[in-house]
Amino acid sequence: EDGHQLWLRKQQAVPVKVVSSATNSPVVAMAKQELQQGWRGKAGASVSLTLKKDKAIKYDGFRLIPNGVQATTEAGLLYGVFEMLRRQQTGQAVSEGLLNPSYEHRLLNHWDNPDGSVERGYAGQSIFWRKDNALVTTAEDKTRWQQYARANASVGINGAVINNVNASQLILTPEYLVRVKAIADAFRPYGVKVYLAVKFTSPALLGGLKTSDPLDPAVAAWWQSKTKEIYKLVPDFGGFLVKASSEGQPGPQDYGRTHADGANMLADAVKPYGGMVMWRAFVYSPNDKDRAKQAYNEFVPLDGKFRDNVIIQVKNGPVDFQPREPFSPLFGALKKTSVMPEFQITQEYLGHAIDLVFLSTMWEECLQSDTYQAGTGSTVARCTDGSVYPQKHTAMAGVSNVGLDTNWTGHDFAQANWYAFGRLAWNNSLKSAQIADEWLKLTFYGATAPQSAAPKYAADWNTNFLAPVKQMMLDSRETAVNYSMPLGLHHIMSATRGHYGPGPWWAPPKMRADWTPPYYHQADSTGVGFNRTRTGSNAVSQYHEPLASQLNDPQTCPDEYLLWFHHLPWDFRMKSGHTLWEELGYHYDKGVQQVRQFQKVWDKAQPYVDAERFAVVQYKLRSQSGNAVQWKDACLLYFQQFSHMPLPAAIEPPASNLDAIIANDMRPRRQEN
Ligand code: BDP
Repeated sequence: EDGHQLWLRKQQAVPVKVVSSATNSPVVAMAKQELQQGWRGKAGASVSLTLKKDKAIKYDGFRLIPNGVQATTEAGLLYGVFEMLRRQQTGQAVSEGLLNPSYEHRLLNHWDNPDGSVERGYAGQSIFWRKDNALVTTAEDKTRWQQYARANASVGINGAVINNVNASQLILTPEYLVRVKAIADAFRPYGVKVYLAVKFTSPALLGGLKTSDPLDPAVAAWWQSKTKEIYKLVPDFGGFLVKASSEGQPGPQDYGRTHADGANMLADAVKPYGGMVMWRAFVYSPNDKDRAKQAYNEFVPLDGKFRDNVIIQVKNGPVDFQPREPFSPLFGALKKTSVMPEFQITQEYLGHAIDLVFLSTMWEECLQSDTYQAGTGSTVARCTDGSVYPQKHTAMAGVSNVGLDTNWTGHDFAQANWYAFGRLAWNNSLKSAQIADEWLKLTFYGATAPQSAAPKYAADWNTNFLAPVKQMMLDSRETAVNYSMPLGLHHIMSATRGHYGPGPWWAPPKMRADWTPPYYHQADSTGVGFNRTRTGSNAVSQYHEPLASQLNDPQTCPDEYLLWFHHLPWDFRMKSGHTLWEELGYHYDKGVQQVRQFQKVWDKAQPYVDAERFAVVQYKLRSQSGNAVQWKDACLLYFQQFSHMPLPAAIEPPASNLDAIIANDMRPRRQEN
């Protein structure tokens, strides 16, 4: 067990007969093959795969019927088969029913560069691109792309943007497009479409045009002809993802144009082929007093100005994938424009591939947050899946954590985040407990005993492995929040160690303020936190009532978001009765204790886990517990300079002093990815 099989480990299948009314296309062939390799129902059963008209089936959804699957698309048949097999393998009933996806497009975004490096990647080099621009497609490449596409299909992911949003123009050159085609060919039998992230100035950089102004007809013509070239190679190409006028990337604003001008020009180019443009709302400039407000301010005035094949891609929170953020107010603001959530699967701010953090609970929290856009119950999920306002297209994106590592994701448990993303994109009301349950069963059951083992094994496994390890997963995100950024603190991570570990002090002279932690925590002798209330930046006003008023008042603002919205005195009385300073101390300390508890849970899991995966996870948990201690000590000692208050006696005293911690953080080191 080296983790390469993911949640698709080989099954002791029994024979099955597949009857299909569908033509034997590559997708249907895959569906049959999966059944034959994984069937664990009645031996010799006959299973039918039927393509037929059915108005109740949405997108590539399907119906489970007695001994078969019905769908309106071939991909629907494949998803139906994976659903049947998942139920068999996790001991659920394969009952009849209609299963429609929440979103039409369920996409991974890979931040992979043409030189093979992966921005914020912690699982090795890119699976798509290689150093030295080696563009020859090997048999090994193809196999890996197929395995990757199969894993995606098994959880319903049907698209992948295969290059970084900080896009190189190279990707649109003929040499690279040949490889894009090879990747698309490998994905196609699994129903996974290829998309590309594009650099807005490609017309000037590649086409030799004087400008990339979206309203210049020559620029539009360049994109049209480039798009035609792409569709010739990849007839089912999905479309473009664009990061423009953001973090130094070029965009329409360089030419005095709006995001709508830029997005619409590209949307027109892909429209004839049925393509889409995903335009990111991750925009902020150093001039604004509150970064958290900017995406809303820029995009709300443009509502209704976008073509219907444009979707605005919005990160879950208004700043940047922090361990906890309130939902982005944009989800509840746009009415005439399609909007999609972007989650980060790769653990940039949540412990890279070292810390065990199950992100499903974080995404569930965002999806189930009520925006009140059209009254109570207007959750982020419903504002993005077309339930609140009709959307021409619906989608969800996750920034991938996949790389060349044998186990794909660096940490064995990070596979669960890839799995969870797919499951939630398919069904945005799934519960994290169910997702963790499925993933654990598929990934670990029988790892140290034959799967046909006696019922005794199953019972022991459930009690001694499944229950405690599942609880650990479900607690892990709150644990990470506790030991890193509790009570609404955010963006106080180390800048020198690639966003791993604490760095609340980091603020070199001349550095853009909104890239430094003090901008976000605002700690001083009067207190800590960012005042986003009506007396501060007034970011609260971007939320609907009754939420805006609830957040605006420190007495009603949930503790989780307190310092996100409020700058409060150190002796502020919390709901618990503690002072803010004590509460901060207790949260950091609790985070440390929780990781140590995880270590114990895992130690006890040893009889049920193969030696290799057991040892690596054990080792990583040890590092994580050191990381948690560092966070606790660094942040409490740093903030204590302002609070001038003693640490609560009940918490573990710091193991080091602030000067030593800062010196270690600032120690020159090789730039980590
Ligand atoms: C930030 C990352 C940066 C990305 C950026 C983005 O640090 O590497 O380019 O997000 O999403 O979180 O564009």
